[in-house]
Amino acid sequence: MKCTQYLSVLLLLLLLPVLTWSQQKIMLHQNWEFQQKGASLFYPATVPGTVHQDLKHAGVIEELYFENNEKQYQWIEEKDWIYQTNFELDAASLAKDQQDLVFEGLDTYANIYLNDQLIGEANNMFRTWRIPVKQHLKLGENNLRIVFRSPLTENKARVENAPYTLPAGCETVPLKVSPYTRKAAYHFGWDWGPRVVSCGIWKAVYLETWDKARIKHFWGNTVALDQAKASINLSLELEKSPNYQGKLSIRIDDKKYELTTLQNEKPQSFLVEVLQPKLWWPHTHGEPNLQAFKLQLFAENQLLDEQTLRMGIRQIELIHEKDSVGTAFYFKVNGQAIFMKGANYIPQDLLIPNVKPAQYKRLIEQSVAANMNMLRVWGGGIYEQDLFYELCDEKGILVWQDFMFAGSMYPNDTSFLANVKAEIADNIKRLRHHPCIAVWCGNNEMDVAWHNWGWQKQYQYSPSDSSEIWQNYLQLFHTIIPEAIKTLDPMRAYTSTSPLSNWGTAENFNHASMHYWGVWHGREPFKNFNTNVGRFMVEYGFQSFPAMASLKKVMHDSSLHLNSIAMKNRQKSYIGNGLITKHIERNFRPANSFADFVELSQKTQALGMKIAIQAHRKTRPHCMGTLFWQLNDCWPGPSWSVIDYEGNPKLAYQTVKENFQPVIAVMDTSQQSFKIHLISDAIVSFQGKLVLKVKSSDKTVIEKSYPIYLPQHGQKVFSLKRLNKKLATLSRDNLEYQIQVFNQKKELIFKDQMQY
Ligand code: BMA
Repeated sequence: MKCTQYLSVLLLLLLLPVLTWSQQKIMLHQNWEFQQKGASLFYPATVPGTVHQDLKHAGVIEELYFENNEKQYQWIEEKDWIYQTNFELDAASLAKDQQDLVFEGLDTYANIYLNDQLIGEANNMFRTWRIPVKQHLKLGENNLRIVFRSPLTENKARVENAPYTLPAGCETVPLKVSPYTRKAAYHFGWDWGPRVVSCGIWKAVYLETWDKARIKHFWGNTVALDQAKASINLSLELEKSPNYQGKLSIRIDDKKYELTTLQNEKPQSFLVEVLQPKLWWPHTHGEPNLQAFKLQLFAENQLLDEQTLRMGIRQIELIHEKDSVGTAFYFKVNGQAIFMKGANYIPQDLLIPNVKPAQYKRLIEQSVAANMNMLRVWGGGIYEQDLFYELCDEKGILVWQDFMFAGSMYPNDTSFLANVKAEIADNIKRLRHHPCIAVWCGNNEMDVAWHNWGWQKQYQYSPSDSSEIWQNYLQLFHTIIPEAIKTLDPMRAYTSTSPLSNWGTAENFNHASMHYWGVWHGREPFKNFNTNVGRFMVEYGFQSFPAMASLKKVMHDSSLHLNSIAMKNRQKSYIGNGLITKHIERNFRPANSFADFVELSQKTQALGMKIAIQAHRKTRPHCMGTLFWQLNDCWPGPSWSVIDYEGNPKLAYQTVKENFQPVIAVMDTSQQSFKIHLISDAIVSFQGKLVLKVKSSDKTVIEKSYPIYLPQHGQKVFSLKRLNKKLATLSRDNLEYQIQVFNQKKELIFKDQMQY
């Protein structure tokens, strides 16, 4: 047989089981066109996509992020947009018992018409819409049309007739619809990105045809674990066609189970054992091993559907309890307490379908390379795409997953709550099989904001308004969401909000999760990072500018200075560039050009991050986690990110990477005497050498080398009494301290320097 013949036979064999399946997905990503409602012309459209991307391709608008273009394209959010396509259906597909039209994501208010019949109405960007459409389909050509309505016109009356104004994140226009709209909060503007209220079919759309039954969900939990074996609860949820009365059976790997009773929506569980299990670990503590389980669904001997679960055998706990200091807050993976190192993640673009799989891959790889073991998916963005979590599973990055509520208060009418409940269930069901997810978190900063940001006064709430808004909060974050988790994902921890403790007082740093914004919003100096260390730092940070190369792509040369209108507009934080300038001058020197300013802004940010991370790590076990704000950008502008929109690491990326590595040495001059803290997060003991040099006006005055040994997860403080005596004899004005840590192979693994 010739090689090509052999390959085609092989291909046929591979395809055979697929061809015998009953279930079939017909992707509907072709032939789309779009128009502004009321216009005469249709233009070609890309699906998945957004109206902004399509307008750009049609030549109606120019590059959204160039200069101030975002400002002139605000009209797009006020219009309604029509999308349509025609698709062919053959007799075999039509003959199937069930036909579901599935939209994995519609942004946001949309009427869906199939062959001119209204078949569904969407009102939540975060939900999946599955619509049985058998009676509306026909042989041959079918027309699918979606009319997107503006979230502004949709909610105008609600906002205007509401008894009180709801705080609305960083929304930039007077008519604040974001609390009423289940759409990513950052689309309405945030302090690191412009307002871009787009719409469109932002995720996959397909027709799923099936007979008899299909697999809806398949997931697993490690219920017991020791070295010899893991007990795993595999659960599945099926959907049965009302027209099928026969028997169903499943096969999990090679074991067959008859399904006697089957109720839609009711999961069934099967206990399996894995001997000598290979556990899933965050990559900093072992291998992120994944184990596949194959589920096949049969009616008699006919294979109906098949799914493979990539399970991580692991246990994870959030320890959130009173202790001698206050309230502990840390994670244990497979029984081991782990110090979390990582960052807050925001969506990688305002137009999410623009983000290519390669960009997801690069960002997760950059996180791994920077020694991070946890990312927080922040509540003002989106529940991320499947690929994000698949990569985190594979690469061993834990995920702190917020629900999508941020810096606002939300309405509480029946239809809003029903919508939110469905969103929560959809996303828990979609994501619960990922071993990377460590914790569900109710929201970003709502509790601290309500109690500390003066909203009651600012919005002139009466006592009864306040009490109603707070009751609504409690209902959603202390009842509805935790109950959903208890039913749908009971083995995963829930924390109602981040942070649980506000940075206002020293005592608060003894309790649970913390966002420390004294540096930046509180305009405090960097040295305050040293003393403001909570039990688990979920946010802190400092802004810098993206690389000149990234700015040049979106700005005229003539705009490349701090006072140009376009550059001023790029800064979205109310504090502005003045604070960056102040810290540059305080820590370095005045910038002598814009390029110099960009570079110094990055150096300054790097210095701030170093001080903060070192302070957090040396305070272990008081502090058990450090997630800085923020990993990445959604557009090319100044922000707290360490990786810019183009994927270029800023200087702080390297600093973070160095200071997140397992073994570091931290110089401490906070007291009169000089000390060095040695900290190891390594899973094995560490042996090596510490070299300390003290220079005075560039001359080495002290050089010392110390053998070092740290047990697994060990830490040690070198008090250096003799050295301090010698230091006392020197003038401290021009002293520079340098340290280097070498491993047993004599490789340099950490270095740092500081001026006294
Ligand atoms: C945090 C975040 C964001 C914000 C950042 C910087 O609190 O939750 O809301 O972008 O601060 O201000």
